[in-house]
Amino acid sequence: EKKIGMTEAWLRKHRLVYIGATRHPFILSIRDGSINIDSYKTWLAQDYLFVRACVPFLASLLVKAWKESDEDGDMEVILGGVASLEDEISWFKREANKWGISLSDVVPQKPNINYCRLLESLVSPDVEYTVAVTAAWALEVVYQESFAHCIEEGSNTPPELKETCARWGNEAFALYCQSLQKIANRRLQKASDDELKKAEVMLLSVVEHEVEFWNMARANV
Ligand code: HMH
Repeated sequence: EKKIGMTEAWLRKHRLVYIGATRHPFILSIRDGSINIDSYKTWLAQDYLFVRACVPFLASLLVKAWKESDEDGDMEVILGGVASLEDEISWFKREANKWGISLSDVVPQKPNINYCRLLESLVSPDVEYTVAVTAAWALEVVYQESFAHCIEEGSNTPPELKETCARWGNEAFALYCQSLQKIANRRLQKASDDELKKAEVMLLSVVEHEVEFWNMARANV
């Protein structure tokens, strides 16, 4: 008998909220090909700023793993995530160029500012490794599940957006998400009730910020 982890239990409990993020109208419009390309461009420009804000967050998670983790392997997983951000930032620059977007002129919008503020709050040493790694897993898995849906059988994603979807929808990224999930589950298994509560609230907060982020892209068409 295989017992399910805490993260799986939480996704079941909060299934509708999670589906609200991973099957958001923005994602469904990519998948069915009806997307307004201006909303894609808004998402791209805003996400570039968000990914830049992920660098100090993931770097701080690396510090927490180094200080607090009971397992050597955690650092390698997180280090891989930090390392992939360099390539990701280069990709955003190329993609923005392709669509005629000047990234130096992008002004962060309110939902993005709020989400980046949440990331920055997680950098604090007062935030436990368990809570921060739950947040990291949640924010990656929403993108993974969302974009994988756009390249599944039967999808009608415009050819010029397939590469974007594959960035987060690919198998290697899914494995990275699974590695983060395993770390989160292991930590949550040993966590105090107080830490468990904080991590669950954090998961919900991340998913809600993801929904607001997709909403922002759709509102600006
Ligand atoms: C808003 N959430 C947002 N942007 C991203 N690039 C990811 C998650 C995944 O890295």
